[in-house]
Amino acid sequence: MTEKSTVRSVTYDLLRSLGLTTVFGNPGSTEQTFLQEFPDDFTYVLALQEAPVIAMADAFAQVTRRPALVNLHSSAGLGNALGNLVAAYHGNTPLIVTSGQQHRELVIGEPYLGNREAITMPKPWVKWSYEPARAQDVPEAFMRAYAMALQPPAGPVYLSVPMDDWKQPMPGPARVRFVSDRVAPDTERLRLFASRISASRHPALVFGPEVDRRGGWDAAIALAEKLHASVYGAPLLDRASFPEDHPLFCGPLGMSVKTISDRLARHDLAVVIGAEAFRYYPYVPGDYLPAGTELLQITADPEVAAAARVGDSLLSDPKTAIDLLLDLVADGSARTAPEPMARPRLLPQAPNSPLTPPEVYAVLSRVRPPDAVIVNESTSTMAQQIEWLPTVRTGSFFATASGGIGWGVPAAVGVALGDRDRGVSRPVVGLIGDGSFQYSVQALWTAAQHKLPVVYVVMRNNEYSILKSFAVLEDTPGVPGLDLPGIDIATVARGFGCRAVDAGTTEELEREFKTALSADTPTVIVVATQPQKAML
Ligand SMILES: Cc1ncc(C[n+]2csc(CCOP(=O)(O)OP(=O)(O)O)c2C)c(N)n1
Ligand SMILES: [Mg+2]
Repeated sequence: MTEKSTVRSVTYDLLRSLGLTTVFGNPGSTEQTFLQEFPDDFTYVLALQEAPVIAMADAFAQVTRRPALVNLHSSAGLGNALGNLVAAYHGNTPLIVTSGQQHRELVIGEPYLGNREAITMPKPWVKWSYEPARAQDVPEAFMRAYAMALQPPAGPVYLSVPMDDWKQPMPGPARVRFVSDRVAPDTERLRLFASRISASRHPALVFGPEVDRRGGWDAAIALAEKLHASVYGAPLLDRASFPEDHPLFCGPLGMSVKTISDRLARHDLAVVIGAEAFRYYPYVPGDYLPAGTELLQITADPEVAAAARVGDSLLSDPKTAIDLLLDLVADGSARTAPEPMARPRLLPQAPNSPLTPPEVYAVLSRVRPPDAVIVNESTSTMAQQIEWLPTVRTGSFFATASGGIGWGVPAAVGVALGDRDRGVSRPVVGLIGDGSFQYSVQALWTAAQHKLPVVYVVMRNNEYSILKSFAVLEDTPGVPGLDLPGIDIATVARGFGCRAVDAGTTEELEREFKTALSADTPTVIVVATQPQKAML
């Protein structure tokens, strides 16, 4: 190594070796010592606020199937990022989140822009949080962060690096290590699961987001077809893991104790693969499992397994487990095939004004290219989206894993950047509510700067519609703050450099969507819609 070898040069060499050459960030004074003389073979993706930084990196990591690197400004930047860090945690996204700490000389005196209790701040939404004890530990801390982020259950990790560390002399190179990202199941326990599945008369397969994330889409289809099992989407999916137009697909499972239990009552066995048991949302009391139904769960995440309210668990990479189960389970062709999901697809005789969400989705179902990705953050219309715009390909549906909104707009940007990085070209369609649109709206600027093929369809119902449905369910009338008058979304979008239009009719929507598909900038189509009563 030359005499100029420093913590900074050694770390950059390590990042290069690990393929971490894209940095998602928003810089401050405490990060400039890391970012100085930014190498030509690295890419810096600037977002104008830290909530979008994290969600972009999250989606980018999911699409490229590699960890992603994030650099935020001290405690203030980390604070802005925290909400979307919760989504990355629940979504098992391997993110290495870093921020600058004030100069070591100053830290004891609580300097301006210091990160007091830096290690505590991102908890519990990171798997590991660390500030190196010595400058010379910085590269190894990155190595350990990489291993921690990637090993199952994958997830975000955090490093706080004092700003003066980067220029410290350090002999290189760093020791590069590669680690495993899958765990195989205990074979005896898997055999037991296989025999219980084979013995079931009416098994239900519930596929969760881990399946698609781990590349298990085709394996999931093969298992369902071999078993002749009914397939349900796990509650509140952040990734779809099974073709939602498949004859064995019976729809989403539900999201309350009662709806899920009612759904499972027709099955003697539910096999939940790659999901919590269950991701509950509204509390509607019921049996956690109907009498006469048993539950098996397969997940790579010990916390998810431990937190299950019912059933027996097996720890394993979901794809590995499905691949092995395929050989172990008995052929189920004697079972009667389930009733496929009802898709009434009812539209009004005459078009409504404003349009209803089904009318919007009916248009999109005609003009959506088959390879388009959907990022959904239209909270009150999720059921209509599955009815009209089912996910039929792997890696083509994304939503927040935490329930926090403000993820979808930047995630669409991250998907498009990830596609570009891996040489794939497909349109990204962001279905976003007018409320959800506002939380990380600055992501539009990054989309425009990179000329990404993103089309946002924003449903402007002028309210937090889902919260009104929730108020009915919970019997909580008179909640303030649920109406959103006076937001000119198209003007906001143009201000960030996007094409933007208001569409009021199905013809306008169809025309604008087609135009957007061939535009060389991202487009925001704002559609005035009627509120949708959500099924909770
Ligand atoms: C960060 C964050 N803040 C607040 C909420 C609560 N919340 C859930 S849905 C919602 C409203 C969404 O409204 P909109 O995007 O317009 O969709 P609509 O329900 O109208 O279809 C709100 C405020 C949340 N989930 N996350
Ligand atoms: Mg709304």
